[in-house]
Amino acid sequence: MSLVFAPATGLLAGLDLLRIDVAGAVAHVRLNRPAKRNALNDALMAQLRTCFINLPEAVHAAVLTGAGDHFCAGLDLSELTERSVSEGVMHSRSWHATMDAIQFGRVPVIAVLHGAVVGGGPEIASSCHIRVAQASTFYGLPEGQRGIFVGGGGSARVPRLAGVTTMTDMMLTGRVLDAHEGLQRGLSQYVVADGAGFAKVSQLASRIAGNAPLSTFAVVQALPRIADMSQSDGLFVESLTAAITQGDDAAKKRIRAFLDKSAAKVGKSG
Ligand code: 1HE
Repeated sequence: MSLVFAPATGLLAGLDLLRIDVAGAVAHVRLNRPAKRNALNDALMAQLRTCFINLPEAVHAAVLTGAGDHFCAGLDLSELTERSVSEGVMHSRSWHATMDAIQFGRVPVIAVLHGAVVGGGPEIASSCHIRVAQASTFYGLPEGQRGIFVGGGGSARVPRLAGVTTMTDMMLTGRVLDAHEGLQRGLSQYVVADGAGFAKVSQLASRIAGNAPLSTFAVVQALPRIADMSQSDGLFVESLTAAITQGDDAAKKRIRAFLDKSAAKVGKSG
């Protein structure tokens, strides 16, 4: 199904470092500083947070991409010059707030990657729920080279995808992974040809937008939290989440539809 996007209106239209378009239940959010390879300055990070906490009610899934030849060149290094220790802590916390708005927002977010996914790039990408890498994608964590450390949630999120050892290697040695190595190590779930990412992700976003909202909400909100819990705590939260979603009218309707043979079977489109 091809989506017809139109520019967002209202508050979202005023976010000048992003380009936001909406097609029915799917929003397309683009980092839009191509001349600076979508380097993340304070204003861009604040706009990204504003965007994800103000997505229109009708939106049920979002796609995040970068304008130009690269997804994101990470922290805007020109803003890093004279920051004090306390300013550094607050800056990192402000990035955490933006990444949390993406990961724990109202809708699932799919990143489409290409070119550089560097520094803050993997931090943003790992806040998204699904990552589709196009063939040109390369991943780097050059914080070691720059004399700094990740500050946008990367130390918590990237190892959950690719493991502590891969992240350690990338940060210590400057190792860069290409799209296929990233796939093997869990940094993306899909690799597609250059130019094919948006079609792939539109298809995924449309499928997600067709799910029962409470079920999608449970996947986005409960799964990462359960993964952080002890097994016993996780199983308890799983039981509550299962009971809540099963009790929803949407679940009952969908299960009745399967039983009366009007719903699609697994692996076959409806
Ligand atoms: C930038 C940035 C940036 C580009 N901050 N200005 N991130 C990095 O260490 C990555 C640094 N960037 C690069 O290695 C390269 O720019 C790329 C591999 C991403 C792309 O190369 P290329 O040849 O396509 O572009 P370019 O010519 O290097 O850059 C174009 C312009 O963007 C140029 O500015 P101009 O005024 O000379 O045109 C660059 O200076 C500018 N630019 N990247 C500022 N990052 C919360 S902790 C997070 C920690 C991190 O993210 S550390 C990783 C930082």
